[in-house]
Amino acid sequence: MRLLLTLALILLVAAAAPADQIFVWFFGTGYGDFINDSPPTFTGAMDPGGDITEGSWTITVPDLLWPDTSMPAARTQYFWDTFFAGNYTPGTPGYWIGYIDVNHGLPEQNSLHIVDDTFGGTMTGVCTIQMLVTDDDNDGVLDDDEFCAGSFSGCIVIIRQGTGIYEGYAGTGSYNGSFTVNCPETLHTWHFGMYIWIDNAVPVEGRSWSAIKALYR
Ligand SMILES: [Ca+2]
Repeated sequence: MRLLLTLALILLVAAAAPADQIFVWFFGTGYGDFINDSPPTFTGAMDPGGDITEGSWTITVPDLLWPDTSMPAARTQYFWDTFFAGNYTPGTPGYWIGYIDVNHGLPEQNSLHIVDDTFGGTMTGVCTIQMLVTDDDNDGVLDDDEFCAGSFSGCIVIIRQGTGIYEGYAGTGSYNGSFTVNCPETLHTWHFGMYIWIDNAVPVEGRSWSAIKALYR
């Protein structure tokens, strides 16, 4: 009985212990291609300036429903029609926002993987991609040169599958930056800042999956 009470006390203390929280961020730079790569995989390294300066990041877009890469024109049309065309806001200039996520036609959320060689560890999760393209001549029609540059952002959920210093941690984050495309080719160059808040406080199911569901809404 005394042992059980002691164990219960230890569990209570453990439950009440303050969570360790980590905030970490980095500048990311890299490449990817929505049209010619299947699945589209955006990947690259860290730039100096953030907490993590050595390592890599990868965002993979599930494209199971898209036309095959052997049909680039159809794939380009599907990409634009599915994620961008219906989201036009008139203005000076007007703009489209492409929502590349499960709420707008992806079968599952984009996956995110981060390798941190500065502090030693990896993080795994999912993310949304939201891209802004301006209608430079304000005619409500996407012209050839208008998708050659823009900005993007997204929400992040880090699930509790981290390794190294991130083992046992989960949380949320965001990222935003700018892209350029080598028009008329389709290779994107991305530059962004990614900001991540994680902790080891609550069970996997409670935190990670409710956060993922929140991203899906
Ligand atoms: Ca236009």
